[in-house]
Amino acid sequence: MALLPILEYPDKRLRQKALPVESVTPDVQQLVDDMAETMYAAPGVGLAANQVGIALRIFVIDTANENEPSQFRAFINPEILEREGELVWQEGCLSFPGVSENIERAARVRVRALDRDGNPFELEAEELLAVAIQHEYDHLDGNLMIDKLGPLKKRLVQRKLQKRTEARP
Ligand code: GNR
Ligand code: NI
Repeated sequence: MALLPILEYPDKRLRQKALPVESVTPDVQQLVDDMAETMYAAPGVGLAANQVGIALRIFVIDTANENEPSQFRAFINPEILEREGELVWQEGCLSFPGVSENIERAARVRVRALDRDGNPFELEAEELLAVAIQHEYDHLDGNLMIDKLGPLKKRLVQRKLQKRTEARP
């Protein structure tokens, strides 16, 4: 297991579109395990492979609270089959430290993906799980939560992160 460094905006690799995984090899499983460790250490609710500089269509999510049993899931080559309704959720992103904004998403999604063993599964999600699935899915296409903000808020967040980056050698 290994902790992977998480890229922060405005790192250009966050804008790269990730490519499908050809087959779920031991290397891919190792990456999933390292992403899980990195997500829990952050701590975060989810993590997409682009956030650790790997342009593959993989994300991991665990929406369980601290005192609840794990609900860990790996999503490899995910497809969102259906989106229904609307909801607004206050979102954060590990690539935007200190940023938390209300974002509009679909209220329910139906998703299909391969799990860590390479087996296909389908899942219907709502609330935080639905939000996280859409947030992570966006990462795979190089889309970021700030793209869903109005132009004024977007620029404010961009400036804040730009300053942070400049302040760090
Ligand atoms: O840790 C995270 N929390 C979170 C909260 C609300 C909506 C989405 C998220 S995902 C985020 C981790 C992250 O940046 N994943 O890409
Ligand atoms: Ni994120």
